[in-house]
Amino acid sequence: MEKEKTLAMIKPDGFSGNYMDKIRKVILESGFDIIREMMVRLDAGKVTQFYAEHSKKSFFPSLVEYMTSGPVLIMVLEKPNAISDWRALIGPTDSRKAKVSHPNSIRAMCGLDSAKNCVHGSDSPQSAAREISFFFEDIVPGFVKHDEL
Ligand code: DGI
Repeated sequence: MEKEKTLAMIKPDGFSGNYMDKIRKVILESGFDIIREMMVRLDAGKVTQFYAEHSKKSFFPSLVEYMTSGPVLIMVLEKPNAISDWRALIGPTDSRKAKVSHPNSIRAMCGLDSAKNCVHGSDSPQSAAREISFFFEDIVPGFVKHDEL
């Protein structure tokens, strides 16, 4: 099966709560390769661009505040079916629901609610392509195998 890439992010609460090692362990044990990673501190402009689809929502100002509150770890994960497998592993957006319906998910482990949910994952091939090239300009998004780059 063809390998696929997705964008994962450990958000500021995952970072400050020292969940990095646990999350990395789950990622590797679940068969993903971490092909790139970088730690950054996002500014409001970058968050606004990244979450442009939510810019009119009432929660947007708090989303920007949260995402700029500390460093984040951004990773490109690769494996067959990476996009939907990573979404399944992180669990539902609302971490309170995740604790009930997906107790083994990453958001159940380290998230708080639907705002502070600890991790991000691309939700479709289109958003994976956009989000990977947003942070890693040199990666040709989509369906190019890592060892062909
Ligand atoms: O793709 P997801 O992160 O699972 O969810 P999404 O694309 O619907 O929302 C993106 C982020 O926006 C989410 O991870 C946290 C924030 N968000 C979503 N819904 C709410 C929210 N923040 C607040 N404060 N309230 C919400 O209802």
